[in-house]
Amino acid sequence: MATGDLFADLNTGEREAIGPCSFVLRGFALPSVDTLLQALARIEAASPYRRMHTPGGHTMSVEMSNCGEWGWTSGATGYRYQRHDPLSGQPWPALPPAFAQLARDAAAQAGFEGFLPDACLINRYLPGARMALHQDKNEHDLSAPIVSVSLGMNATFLFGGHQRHCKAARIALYHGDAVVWGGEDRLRFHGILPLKAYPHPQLGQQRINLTFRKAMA
Ligand code: MD3
Ligand code: FE
Repeated sequence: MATGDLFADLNTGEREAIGPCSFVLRGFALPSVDTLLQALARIEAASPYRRMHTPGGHTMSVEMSNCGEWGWTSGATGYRYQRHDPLSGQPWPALPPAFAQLARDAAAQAGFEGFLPDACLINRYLPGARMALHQDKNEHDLSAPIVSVSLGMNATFLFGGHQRHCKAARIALYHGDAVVWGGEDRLRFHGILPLKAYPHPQLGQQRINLTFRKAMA
């Protein structure tokens, strides 16, 4: 794995470095999967997955929901964080304690102590869904890392550089993997290749990605 090797001096038994401040924690969420799925079912009942529109008028292929104090939304008026789910007019479902604990523990494993996310974007990919190369820069506190947890079908993560044209590394993400991005890697371009239809034994034909953020300073 070329990317990992470049930063191998940062590896431990628990983490694989994919950048100077980015780490894959293989299987980190596996012990919590059942708890996470139960909490997700309650979130989905209150704030169902939906396909949002880009400011340019396209419909995203990924379905999204949120939990936590702030939820990421996209629409004709742009990308932003909102306290309320525009579908229900209600606050987003609270961040389940198991989510907060997992995000905090994963961040600590990567050297970011005391991570307290105030937003969790939940991405659901069905076969063919993808996420084009982009930067996450709608958060006010860029000093905090982003933690992601992958559930269900495998995906190929694209990890680019600080400019769109930089060649992106391909990293396979599996059910239960956590990834932490921070520091100088926080604004790197990244994306997900179109999801292949290899059903997962527990989740079937879908991939769910939880991304924990600190949206407000
Ligand atoms: C890398 N989600 O929601 S993991 C996103 O798997 C997003 O659903 C992908 O990109 C997914 O914005 C990738 C999350 C992620 C988030 C922020 C990053 C990866 C990142 C910031 C810098 C580098
Ligand atoms: Fe992103």
